[in-house]
Amino acid sequence: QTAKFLKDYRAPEYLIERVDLCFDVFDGHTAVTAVMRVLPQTGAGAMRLHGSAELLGISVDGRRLPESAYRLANEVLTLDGTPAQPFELTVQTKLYPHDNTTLMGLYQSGGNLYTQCEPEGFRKITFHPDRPDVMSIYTTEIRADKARFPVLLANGNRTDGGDLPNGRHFAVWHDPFAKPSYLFALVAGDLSCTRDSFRAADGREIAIEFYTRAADADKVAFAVQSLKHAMKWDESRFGLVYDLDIYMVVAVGDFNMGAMENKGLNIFNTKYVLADARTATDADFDGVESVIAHEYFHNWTGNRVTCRDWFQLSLKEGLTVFRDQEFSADRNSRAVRRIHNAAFLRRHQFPEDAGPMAHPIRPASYVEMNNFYTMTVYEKGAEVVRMYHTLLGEDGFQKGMKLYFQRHDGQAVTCDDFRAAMADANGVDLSQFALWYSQAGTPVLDVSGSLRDNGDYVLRVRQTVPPTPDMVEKQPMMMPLKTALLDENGDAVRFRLPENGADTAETVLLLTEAEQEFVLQGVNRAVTPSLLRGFSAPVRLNFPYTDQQLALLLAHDDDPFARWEAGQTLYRRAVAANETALADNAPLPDHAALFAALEHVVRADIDPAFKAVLLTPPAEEELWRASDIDPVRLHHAREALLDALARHFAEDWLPLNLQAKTAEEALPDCYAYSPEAAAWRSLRNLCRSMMLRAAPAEQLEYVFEHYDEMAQNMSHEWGLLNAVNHIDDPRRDALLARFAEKFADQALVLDKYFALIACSRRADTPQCVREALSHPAFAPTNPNKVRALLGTFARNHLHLHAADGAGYRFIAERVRETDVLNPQTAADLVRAAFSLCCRLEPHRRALMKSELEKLAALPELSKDTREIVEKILA
Ligand code: BAL
Ligand code: ZN
Repeated sequence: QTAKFLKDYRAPEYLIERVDLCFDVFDGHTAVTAVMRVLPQTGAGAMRLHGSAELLGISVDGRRLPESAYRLANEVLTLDGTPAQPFELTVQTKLYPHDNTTLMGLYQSGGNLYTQCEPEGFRKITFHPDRPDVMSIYTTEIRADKARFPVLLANGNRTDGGDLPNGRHFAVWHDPFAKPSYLFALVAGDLSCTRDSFRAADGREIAIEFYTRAADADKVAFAVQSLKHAMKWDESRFGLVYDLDIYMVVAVGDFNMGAMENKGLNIFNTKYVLADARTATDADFDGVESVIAHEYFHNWTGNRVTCRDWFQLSLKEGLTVFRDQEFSADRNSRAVRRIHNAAFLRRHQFPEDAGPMAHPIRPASYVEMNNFYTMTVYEKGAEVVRMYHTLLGEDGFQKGMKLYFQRHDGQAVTCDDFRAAMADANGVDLSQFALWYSQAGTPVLDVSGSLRDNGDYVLRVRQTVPPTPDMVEKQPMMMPLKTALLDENGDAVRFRLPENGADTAETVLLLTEAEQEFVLQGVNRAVTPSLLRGFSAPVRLNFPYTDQQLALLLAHDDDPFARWEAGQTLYRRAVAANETALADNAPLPDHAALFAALEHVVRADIDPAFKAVLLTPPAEEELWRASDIDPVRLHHAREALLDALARHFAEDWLPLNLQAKTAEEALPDCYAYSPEAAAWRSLRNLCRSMMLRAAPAEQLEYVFEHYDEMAQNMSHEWGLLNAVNHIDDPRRDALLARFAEKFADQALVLDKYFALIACSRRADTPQCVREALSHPAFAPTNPNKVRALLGTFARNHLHLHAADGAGYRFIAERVRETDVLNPQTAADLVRAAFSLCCRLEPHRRALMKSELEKLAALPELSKDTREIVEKILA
């Protein structure tokens, strides 16, 4: 496999000023003519274009080239002897969208046509440099049968349209902003349009159009409102105004990603557009709001200023995730948001950073770029952007953003350009900060503290960045460590900073060295440090807290993240103790310290969503040790803790649930989504799951009898079904079957049905998952279905890691089948199921390795899947 390296970057030898496309859509194929105005750069060699479509012909300045004038090998077209002066290149290709199951390039879904070009899908449409630093003005004409394809859309503004002979019609779209090919988009089909508009800060009325299947049109209102909120927010927080006259969103059920920010014509997975209370959970609404915002925010951070090359992906993704996180924080509880961000990163990105795929947020190499749309590039990338914000403050960060746009609007740039804008706008040296872009692995901070006789408190911080497969020796990084001190009553202790004598209750310590000492003056009493407040850096932090100190922080810390983290540490200790007991066949500990600390939480008068997260232990993935993992024993250790928690507070769950129910029902339109209602429901669903754990037989009977009146919306249904899902009882099966029947015509709800089957702890789960492959609603060509059933099973650690290797064999078989249809989905499945290989205990490691070796031996394996398989085996 040939890897591409960041160090090999060369500026393009041919720029393309203009691309005029014509798509002629016919039954069975689409003919594409691309007319490009090419600008050869000084010293350019032979022109090389990427493409995998059927090539019908090439012309230069209107003269058709003989076949001897070009060579096509390995999807690279080399043209010899093109002019040294600007010229017009015409490429004709023929596409078969109905056969395209990769969902990249132009493909068919439900009879309609859609494109996906990021990162390298444009080359499936025509022959082109297809690299983000080649930016052009696009004009797109689409011609198709008017009855079958009444809607014809592309980027920009519609400039022409009308009828053609033989029942056909056409539309012309012109995008006045130069853009890379990955932002090109086209949609043709029979779609229903929901219209709205937005009055921009500069007074212009922006047309908003959302396109869906007719049957889904009643589920777009929330997404439309979310877009308007996002437009407003970007104006007020970042001063960024939308630039075209129209903003279109199209929803499609067959989509590899969550959504795509094509200029003026976003294409979305239905999952992130359609939402009503009957079919979508509160979490789904939340996902819609944040993804709609994310794609909108890309218009500036991604489209107006784009990436020079794909190694710089985090330039747009890390920044845009940071922006969508801030938007969601401003619209919901900022505290709970931040905790969700941190928990998500630790569950999904920390394992990536500790595994075979570890890479810095700016990878140094890749084989298949699709494999680098990762948690690291997105989520850790957002944390890196957040660290600029923490170091520079809101004003400093905004100054940096302003300079970034001043310098780079309309350009394709690098992460270094972003860092330079932040540094220059604030007059600070951020050269050491560059290490975040080149060093992978989660840094570890080992912190200790002591009170000196003179009353100063000293914090000693040792920073280590663990070795990763790509790099062994690492340098210390620059990062903010937000810190405060609590006294024995949990009250904040003020202190002085030696550098400026400022008196404060909180400070941001700047870490730059492998070992550092920080003196906080005038403390004069025993204190408990509150560290990494707000999760100020994406690191693991160890401090030798006593259980009592953690209980104090959990009860009193005024920083919600630090408060939550104290509880998480107590949970981690409790699960570890359970694991040891299970390994030794000893009785399980009673977790007295943890439960005593949680008494406070159960009774605290706090935001119900905050209470719910405080009462939730870390996910299994967060609890995996560095090596020799037995995921099944860990699973049982965590489950045993949850059972003990359910029993310990058995008297509390019902009153807490009733309190939450009363509060929920007192809200206006209480079963609709709102952050307040969602917060109460998150607590209700926690209580329900705990009640089911504490008394499964009795509770199942109750749920079975009263399901319809309890399930007032999808959040309730989802909570109830998740709670009963693990019980080995025919009534659970009946509830799931009824659910599938009730929502037989709702594809997104059936994804939930498949996920429920696949995440169950019941012994018959592997068999049920296998049977579900033949369910009429399951489609191996649909990424949402594969993710719901197989992706969920790949994270069901109890069953995936069955000691006989059956779980591994099952997933490997599915990877083989999926890889033929959609390499990206197959590669994701490998990553989800098998990344843990080298950290497993020897028996399972051998079993998993043998499945990976069989996959690696398949000559026809896609390069997407092969890259991941080989990295794991390396
Ligand atoms: N650019 C790919 C989808 C997204 O991150 O918005
Ligand atoms: Zn994005």
